[in-house]
Amino acid sequence: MSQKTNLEKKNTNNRSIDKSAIPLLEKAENEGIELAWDRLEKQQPQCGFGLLGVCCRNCNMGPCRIDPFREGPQKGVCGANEDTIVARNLLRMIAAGAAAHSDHARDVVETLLMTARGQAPDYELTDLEKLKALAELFGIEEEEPNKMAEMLALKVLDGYGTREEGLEWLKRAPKDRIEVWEEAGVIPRGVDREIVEVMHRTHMGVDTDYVNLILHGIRTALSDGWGGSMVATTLQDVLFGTPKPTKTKVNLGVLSENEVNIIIHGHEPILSEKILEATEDPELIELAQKIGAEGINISGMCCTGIELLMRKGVPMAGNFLNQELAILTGAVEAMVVDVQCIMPALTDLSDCYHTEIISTSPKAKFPGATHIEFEAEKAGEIAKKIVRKAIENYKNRIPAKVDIPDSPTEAVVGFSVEARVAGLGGELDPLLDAIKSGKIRGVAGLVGCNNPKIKHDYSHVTLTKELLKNNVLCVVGGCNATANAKAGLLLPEAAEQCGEGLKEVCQSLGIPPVLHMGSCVDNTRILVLAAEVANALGVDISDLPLAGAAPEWMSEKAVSIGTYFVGSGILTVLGTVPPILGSEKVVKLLTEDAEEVIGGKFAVETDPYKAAELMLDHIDKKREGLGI
Ligand code: BF8
Ligand code: SF4
Repeated sequence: MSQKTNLEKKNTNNRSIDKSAIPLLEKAENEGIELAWDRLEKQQPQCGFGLLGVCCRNCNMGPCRIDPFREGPQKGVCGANEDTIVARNLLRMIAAGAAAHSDHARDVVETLLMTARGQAPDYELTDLEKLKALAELFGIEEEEPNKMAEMLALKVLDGYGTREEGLEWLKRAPKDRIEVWEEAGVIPRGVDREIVEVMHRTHMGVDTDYVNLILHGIRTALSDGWGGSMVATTLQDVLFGTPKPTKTKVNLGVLSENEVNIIIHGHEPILSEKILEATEDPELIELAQKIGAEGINISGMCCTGIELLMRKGVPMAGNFLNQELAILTGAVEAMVVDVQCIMPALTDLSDCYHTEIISTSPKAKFPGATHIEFEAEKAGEIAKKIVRKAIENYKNRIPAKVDIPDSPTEAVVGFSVEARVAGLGGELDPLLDAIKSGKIRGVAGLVGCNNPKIKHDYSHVTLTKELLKNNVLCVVGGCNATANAKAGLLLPEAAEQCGEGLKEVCQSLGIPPVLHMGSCVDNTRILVLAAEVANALGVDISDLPLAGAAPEWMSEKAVSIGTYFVGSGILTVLGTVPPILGSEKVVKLLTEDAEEVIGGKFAVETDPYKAAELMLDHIDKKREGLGI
């Protein structure tokens, strides 16, 4: 086994607070299996220039780097200083994140278009009410659903491109917000256009002004939040249904000892919805039984898992740092992956176990994986082929190598904006009243990844608990939501851990104090909820007692999300340090001056207790501003 590490015995308890992860971390250590935590150790010390963001490779006169101690070079060969280099690097991160969300969304629009035209017979229009509302938003006058969906898809696709004017989705934003964006010159146009413009402006010898660069970064992120990601969320709802509250189970204990285990991992529900259907196919269940399994067990990892969790209650095996550990259970017949957050390490790791990694997207192939390419036209047939492959692999499972952790945790999920409002009795008033009376002090949007630089799930869960104690209602998404679910905070019983006011509200409504809003593209549900609350109060989003945090973020998508939160007027606290510290001016702009211009700003705080304090201070300031 080439995985053997040369590291001394490590305290695996320092690596995660997830009770289902700890025994598997120990197993990895005993078997000499290398995981992300070990690879992070081997990377130490990480490059100081990279950490500060002062390294530039944007042309072949370089690479250039700025000496932060002022003893070496202060300019690249072209003359770019640290402000330009840091800002340009940050913009490219935003662009990559926005691209990932929006390109995922493009596949959804194209599937909607094919569905409407009868070219993707395995899909249907599920949420017609939402379809109608969207048609209205886009000014489509058509009654027949398929025609309506076709026109909508074409209009949305058109919105990706080179248009000059703002996106239709902006009609959802408060009037004051639009004015702020106009004033700052950041009204987002099509997301493709903004991303291309990032690449243009950050090319050697184009935009040198860090302020001008950052403003375009904000515009690009807004075109993701109020464009690309919003497209993914809403059109996925049209195709697969808008989530409603449902009870399910989470953590690696959801794997089954006696069934064929399939984990779907990645981000796109277009495929995973069909895999779910295939696992329910009587013929395939019979096949699984014929080879000695009791049935087929599907569970999720990362955001594609969340998509199925939210809409179908499919159990969730884990978040980002659980992916390698899932294979270590020795009980996973197939891990089916599409795009994003799939560690390249998985294929090497699967050599040590029997798990088959099945890649499905033409955009994401992995040497060593089995590639079964997904096509919307033949979705059902391809999904069945994948499930059959998993079943056939059951015979290769080695019972002596199987270690499934005990006792999954229960969670109530599925709080789309519509479901949240329905849970509040069909209108926003109970929420507004609870905020006005102070029973709910404010709302926190908690999102983002895992990062081995931080004890797995620790910052997510610690921050949430601190906020709950202080009567802050938490709406959560992505890997943050999974962390909180594993910690048992997505249950109505978690109200016991809240301050008196929030406890009373949750108990009277029968809802958990931490509301799962969905995958990372679904973070736009926070924007929609914030906009609805702001509109109801006749104020801007930046006036609300609302703060965001990404306590364990690692991905470029999280940078785009954080930036569109800030660009929408929300204080956003980052729990891992972004690579911008090499420019004092960029830091000052993002953490101080941005508030004047755009109403929101970033804060960086690695200690979740201090992060909670920052958010509470902000919430109190906003309450004061509203006079409540
Ligand atoms: O989009 S939170 S690790 S899984 S990037 Fe990835 Fe981060 Fe998880 Fe989903 Ni989001
Ligand atoms: Fe160096 Fe300027 Fe080229 Fe960047 S763009 S690599 S700073 S010369």
